Amino acid sequence: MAETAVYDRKANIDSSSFRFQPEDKRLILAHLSFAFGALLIGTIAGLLQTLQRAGWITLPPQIGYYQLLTAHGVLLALVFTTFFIVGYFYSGLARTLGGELNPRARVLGWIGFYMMSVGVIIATALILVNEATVLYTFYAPMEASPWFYVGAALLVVGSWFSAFAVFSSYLRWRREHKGESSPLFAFMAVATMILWLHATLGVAVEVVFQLIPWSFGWVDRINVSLSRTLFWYFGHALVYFWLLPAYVYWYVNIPKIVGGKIFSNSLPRLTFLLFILFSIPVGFHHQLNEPGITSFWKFLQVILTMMVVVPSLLTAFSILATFELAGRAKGAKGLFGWIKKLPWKDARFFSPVMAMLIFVPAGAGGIILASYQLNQTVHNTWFVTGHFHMTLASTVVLTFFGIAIWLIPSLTGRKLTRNMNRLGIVQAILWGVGMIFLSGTMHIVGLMGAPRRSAYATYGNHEVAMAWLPYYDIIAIGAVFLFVGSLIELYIFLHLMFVAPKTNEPVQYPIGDMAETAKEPPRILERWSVWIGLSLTLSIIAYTIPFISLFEHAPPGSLPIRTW
Ligand code: HAS
Ligand code: CU
Repeated sequence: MAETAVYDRKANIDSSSFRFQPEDKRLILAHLSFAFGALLIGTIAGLLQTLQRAGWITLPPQIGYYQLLTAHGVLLALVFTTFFIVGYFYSGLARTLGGELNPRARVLGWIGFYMMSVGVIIATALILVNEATVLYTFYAPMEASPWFYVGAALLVVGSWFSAFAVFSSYLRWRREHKGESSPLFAFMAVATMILWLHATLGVAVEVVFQLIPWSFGWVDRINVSLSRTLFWYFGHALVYFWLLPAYVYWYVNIPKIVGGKIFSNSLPRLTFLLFILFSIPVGFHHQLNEPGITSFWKFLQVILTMMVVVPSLLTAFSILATFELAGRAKGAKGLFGWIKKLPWKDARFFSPVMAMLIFVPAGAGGIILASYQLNQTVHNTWFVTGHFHMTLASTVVLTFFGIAIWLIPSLTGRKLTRNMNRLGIVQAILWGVGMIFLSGTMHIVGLMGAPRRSAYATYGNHEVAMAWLPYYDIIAIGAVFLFVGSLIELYIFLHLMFVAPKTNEPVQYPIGDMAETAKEPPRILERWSVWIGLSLTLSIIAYTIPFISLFEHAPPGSLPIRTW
């Protein structure tokens, strides 16, 4: 059957048509392909581990449950996301900063790509040969092969080069456009990378000064509390490193797709700056039940966590307003008539809207987790796993799928056909349904006390544990949906890479236009030194005394243990 293109009637050749330079295309496609490769392995591990935990299958003795869990977490949470984000950022920078990346950014971009890839290959190989079954948080005193930590260090340092590539293209633009405020996409990419650089300081110190010397045997013991605290200095901000690129898409690209305008040029910038300030000094909300940190400092970070909710609430308001204004501009009547005017049959819109809808209960779950006392009831249960499958694996990932479906054709010069668009919508529905089964049930069984990070066990047929079992079945059903969803997504990826019909016309790269009423953003929003300074200050306030006491009251430290 001859496939007709969805967008080539007029939208395809409007002001947002764009052609990438071949050098940029290669760089971006390298990142996206690596990301989708990680998706393939990570998703197989995800399916197998859920089936094993439900007692549906028994893994062969060569493959361990925790080994799969490590592969799943590392490849999806750390690798798929990072490579996708970097590729997407390069594309938007090329699109909004004069049509191409500058040569220096390309060099930095390739250095970053190779460092990260080598790091990932080393780390993955060690997980696959069962020398690094330490889960994606690699908590000490569980000790992996030292080369696993070297791989992790390469991934982190490589990503710094990616950040430098982003800064380099941005700085070139600013030099050439003195006194102007930067395009919104570029501003947001820079803000995200500043957040990333600050956050990764924590994990870099942990890996380089604690884990590597200890795992090579240069020192015997490790200060476990300190290492976890350094990890969470990074670990919470990591979740915003995943989320902010999704917000970039919602704020900058989607207005074009819904036929609306970006109604403010300042509010989205303020949102991102709030994330720079409040993402880091909040890591203790992952350690509320850990000894060694006094409750005053935990409570302070709980308050700061509630602050970091504010920019997400601002985002909810702004995105809804954008949708409503777009719908009304198309003649919608009544209180909710605008909802019907939205492009529900467009996968570029449908996937991220599914992502947004899931984020409403997901965010509420986050606020529950962050509430100091409530955390005790659900910490280390499947509630937490449910929370991050709704936030990361739904909100972020579905948004990324919504990006991939137009970004890949715009890079490969192929058409997003009607059939692929439809498949994209089917994919998002499967994902949404799968997540209700999987994450929804994880929340419920977590409230009943089912622990996270635990293989199949009936705990001697104890009645409490037996009551969890039916829920495990529902979770496994959800996992099957998600596995099929991943396979469809991989099929879409391969089709748009190699099979979809070629087109000579430039393909649309949607970038929303600013509303005429949007005012020039105040200069202060782009004085980065102010925001970086404030961010460091807040972290110093929230962390200095706890770090000192972790040093002062440190026990002799732990010898390595191998639990697998
Ligand atoms: Fe979280 C644990 C608290 C957000 C990821 N989180 C985790 C872990 C991960 C993770 C991976 O305080 C597990 C780590 C581990 O392995 O141990 N989280 C929060 C809070 C937020 C939050 C307060 N988390 C995220 C995001 C993640 C993520 C985002 C990934 C991307 N989280 C916690 C806490 C823990 C935790 C505790 C530790 C638990 C423990 O005990 O170990 C907030 O940022 C959430 C704010 C979000 C909202 C939602 C706003 C809604 C929006 C959608 C608008 C909808 C529209 C739709 C526009 C308030 C923006 C309209 C459409 C129409 C057409 C009608
Ligand atoms: Cu957190």
